[in-house]
Amino acid sequence: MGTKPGPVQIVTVCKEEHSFALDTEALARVLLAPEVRDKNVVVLSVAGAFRKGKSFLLDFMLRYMYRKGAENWLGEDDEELAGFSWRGGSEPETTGIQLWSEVFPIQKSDGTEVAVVLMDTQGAFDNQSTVKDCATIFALSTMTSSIQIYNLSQNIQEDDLQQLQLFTEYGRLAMDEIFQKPFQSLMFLIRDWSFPYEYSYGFKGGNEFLDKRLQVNETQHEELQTVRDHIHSCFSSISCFLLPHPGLKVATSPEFKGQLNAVAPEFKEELKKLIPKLLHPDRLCEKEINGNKVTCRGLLEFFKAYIKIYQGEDLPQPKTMLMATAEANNLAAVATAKDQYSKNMEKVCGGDLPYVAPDSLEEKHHFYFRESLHNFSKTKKMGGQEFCDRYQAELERELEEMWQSLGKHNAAKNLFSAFRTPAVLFVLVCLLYVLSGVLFFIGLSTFALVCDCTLGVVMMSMLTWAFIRYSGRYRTVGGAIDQAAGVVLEQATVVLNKSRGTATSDQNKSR
Ligand SMILES: Nc1nc2c(ncn2[C@@H]2O[C@H](COP(=O)(O)OP(=O)(O)OP(=O)(O)O)[C@@H](O)[C@H]2O)c(=O)[nH]1
Ligand SMILES: [Mg+2]
Repeated sequence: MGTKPGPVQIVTVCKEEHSFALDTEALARVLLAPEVRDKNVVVLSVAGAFRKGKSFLLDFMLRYMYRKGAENWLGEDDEELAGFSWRGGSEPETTGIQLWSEVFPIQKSDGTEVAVVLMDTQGAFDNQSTVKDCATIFALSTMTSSIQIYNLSQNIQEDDLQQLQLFTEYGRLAMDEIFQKPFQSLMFLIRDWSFPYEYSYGFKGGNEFLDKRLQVNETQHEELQTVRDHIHSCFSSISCFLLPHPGLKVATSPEFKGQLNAVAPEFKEELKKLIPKLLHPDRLCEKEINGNKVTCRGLLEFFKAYIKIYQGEDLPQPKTMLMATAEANNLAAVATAKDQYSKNMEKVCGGDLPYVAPDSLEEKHHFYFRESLHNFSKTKKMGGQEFCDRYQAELERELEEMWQSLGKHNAAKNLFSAFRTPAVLFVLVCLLYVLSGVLFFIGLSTFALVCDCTLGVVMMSMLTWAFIRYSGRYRTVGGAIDQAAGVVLEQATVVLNKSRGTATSDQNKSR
């Protein structure tokens, strides 16, 4: 290859559209290098909030990988730290997901060879990313890595666990088959640990501390228990490392370029314990998907499949806690208001109750409709007026729909309307019968015949209608007959009204 190793951007984020793209070619260049492509892959990823020293830590891992044999692999006192791009300041640095261009082949003590990939990720909760962006990055890196380092600052707070739960659930959702433990190794890395007198630095103190934090007991609130159960159910192994503060120069000096002479000695001591242990050949767990070990070549395919899921529209939108709560509040208020309207109307025109005059029913509808809306607006809800207005509009639409169906149900109870079609058809038969007789009597036998034929058709329609009502089949034909009868009735009413109108005007004239 000959090119200088460096970070490779494999997942890019479009900040405006909040969308993700996988650079398949770049990923293929990393994973399909001839010396590693068919080896089982170990992916070590570091994820967590932005500006917490993730890339900085990865660069020490790179030093270890390159200088493993050397006594002072951690580096010279005045050497600048390079590798994944890191820097001081308050603005986010790493974007999307990056891999180190060089995959490290490593031999385990049993002779098997694995390929180690180092992954750096965009810091979560910066001011430009939505919850969905952060969840996607975290989920993607957890799904594709075998060791996920959850980088936290100072302590494990309850909201850190809640975020982890949300993000891992988002990852689990995208996986086809859900196994009991969808992800592999999770390591909580607590930076700037300030209480070594309670729990000592390193894995030992870390694991004791973690046990205490993730303990589930019956006196805990259900909410706290669920978070812990979820985390335990997602990862096959969970550990924790407590790392001391690296010193004020590292944290605050703009001139600091990673020189070890500015780093606190205890930080260096703990790095010397953490990194060799983390990257010890026998502790590196190979990436497994569906219980099968994955090669570098295989990982490329999984990346392609997973990114597609996050680019699609199938997954639900993860929301901020406020949005989710506000939505739940409003939905609950809508449900109560609907229920109230439905119960009230049920008392007026429910299933077994008799037919109600449409005018009086409409009056009741208006009354209960207003009452239901009033109760909705009276209920305390989160999310602000504009947000609630959207739900109120939705409630109005649903109540309107309910009213339409109640109206129809009531109309169906009207005996006359149930027998309207046969009544119209029957009257038509009678009229045609008389008309045909009269026409025949005055010698217009051809017209009488036409009348007879029409009469036959009307009688057939009547029989068909009766059969359809009885059998419940061919309902479209039944609908057409009903409609035709409706038209006849309408026309007849119009004619009757007109003739009544002319009769009254004639009477008026004669007066
Ligand atoms: N307090 C503290 N600062 C650290 C630690 N490690 C590194 N830093 C400093 O934190 C700053 C950010 O380091 P980065 O490695 O760029 O942080 P990051 O988490 O990768 O940041 P993003 O890429 O923006 O998410 C730098 O100024 C580092 O010197 C640590 O353990 N504690
Ligand atoms: Mg970074």
